[in-house]
Amino acid sequence: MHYFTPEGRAVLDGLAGLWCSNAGHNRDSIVAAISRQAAELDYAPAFHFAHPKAFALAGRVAALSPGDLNRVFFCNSGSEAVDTALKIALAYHHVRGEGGRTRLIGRERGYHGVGFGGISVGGIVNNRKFFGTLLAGVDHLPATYSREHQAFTKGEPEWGGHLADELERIVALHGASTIAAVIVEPMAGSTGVLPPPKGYLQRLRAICDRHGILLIFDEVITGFGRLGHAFAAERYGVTPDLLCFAKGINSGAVPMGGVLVDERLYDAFMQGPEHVIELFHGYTYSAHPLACAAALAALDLYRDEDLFARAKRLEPLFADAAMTLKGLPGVLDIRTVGLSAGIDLAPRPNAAGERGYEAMDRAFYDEDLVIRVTGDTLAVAPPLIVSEAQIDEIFDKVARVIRAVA
Ligand code: PXG
Repeated sequence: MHYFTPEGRAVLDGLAGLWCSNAGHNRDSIVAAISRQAAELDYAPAFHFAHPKAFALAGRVAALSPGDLNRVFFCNSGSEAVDTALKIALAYHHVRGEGGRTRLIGRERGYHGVGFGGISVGGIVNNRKFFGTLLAGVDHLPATYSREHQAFTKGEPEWGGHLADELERIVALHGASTIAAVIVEPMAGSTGVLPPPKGYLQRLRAICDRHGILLIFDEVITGFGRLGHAFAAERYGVTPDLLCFAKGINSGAVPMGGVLVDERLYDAFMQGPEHVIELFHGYTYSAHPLACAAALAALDLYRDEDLFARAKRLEPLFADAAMTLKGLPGVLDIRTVGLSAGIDLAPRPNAAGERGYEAMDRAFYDEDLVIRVTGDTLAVAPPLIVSEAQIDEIFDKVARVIRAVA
C-alpha cells in the first residue's frame, strides 16, 4: 500500500499507482512470476506464433467476462486497446459487407487514452485541441454529469438515464447505416469519477441493438475489481460487443492491454483459408510473456484474496468516508462508486487548476499520500487491498489538505 522515497519516507498509495495496481505493489507472487518468466521465455512473437501463457491468459480473462466475450486481442496499453477496438469495429462491418458504417461515436468528457483514435472519440478538450483534425466522422454523446441534479450522490445517480436517448438523435442525424460503434467508459474515471446514471447503459445497449451499432465498453479503469466486479459490465448487467482492458490485468506490473470481443465478431473474421491474415493489426509485444506471466499471477491473487468482492464489501464504508469531506471549504461535489471517489474543489478566481494542483502537492509532501488531480478535481482510488483503517487515513489526510488549500 506504500511507496518509499529515496529518503525512506513511506507514502500511502491512494490511487493504485494510476488506477492500475489493484493488488497493491510488489506482491511476492507477481514478482516471482515475472522473474521466472524472464528466465524461461523472455519473448515470443505473436505474429503466426504464440506461447502457452497467451492462451491460458485469454481463457482466464474470457472466464471473468460476461456473455459471449470469449476472444481476446492482446496489446500493451489502454490507448492501444481503444485503437484496436475501434479498428476491429470498423473492420467487422467491412468484412460483413457493411463498409459504409464508418462513424464512431464517443462522449464528451470521455477518456480513451492518447492514440489518435482515442483522442478522437474522447471528449477531454485539452487532449484534442493541439492535435489537428483527428479522425474524421466522429460524433459525441453529451456527458452524463449535472451537478444541479446529481451533487453528492453515492453510486449511480437517479438523474440522467435519459441522456442515452441522445444516441437516437445522433442516429437520426447521420443515419444508422453510417455508424460503426459507440464507445463509452461505464464509469468515466479520468474526468473525475462519473458513475453512469441509473438505466443509462441499458438504454445505450437497446439503441445500439435497434440500429446494428456495436457497443464498446472501455473498462481500462473499471476492469478487474474497481467497481466490485471483474468488469463493470457485470455490475450493470449490460454486455458490450467489445470490451477494452489494461491496467489491472496484471496490477500494473508490466505494460499490457487487450480487447475482449464477442464470439460473433471473431467468427465474422475467421472465414478464410489458414494462410490468409484475418485482421491486419497487431503489435510486436502483443501477449508479451512477462506481461502474461504477471497477469496470470495477478488474476490468481484477485481470486485467492477475493479482491473484487472485497471492493464491493468496502464500497459503502469508502463512500461514507469520502462524504465526510462534504461541507469542507470549497468542496462543490463528491461522487463515489466502487473504490473510487471524485471530489470537485472550487477553482480559485482566474487560476483554474491551481487549488487542485496544490492539494495534490500537499498530499504528497505534507501528508505522505498519493492522490490524483485533474483541474480542480481530486480522485481517490486505492488498491483493492486497502484496509478499513487506511480508508479513514486517506480521507483524514485529504480533509487536512482541503482545509490547507482553502
Ligand atoms: N481508457 C481509459 C478509460 C483510461 O482511463 C486509457 C484508456 C489509456 O490507457 P493507457 O494505458 O494508454 O494510459 C485510460 C488511462 C487519470 C489518468 O488522470 C487515467 C489514465 C491514464 C493516465 C491518467 O485519471 N487512464
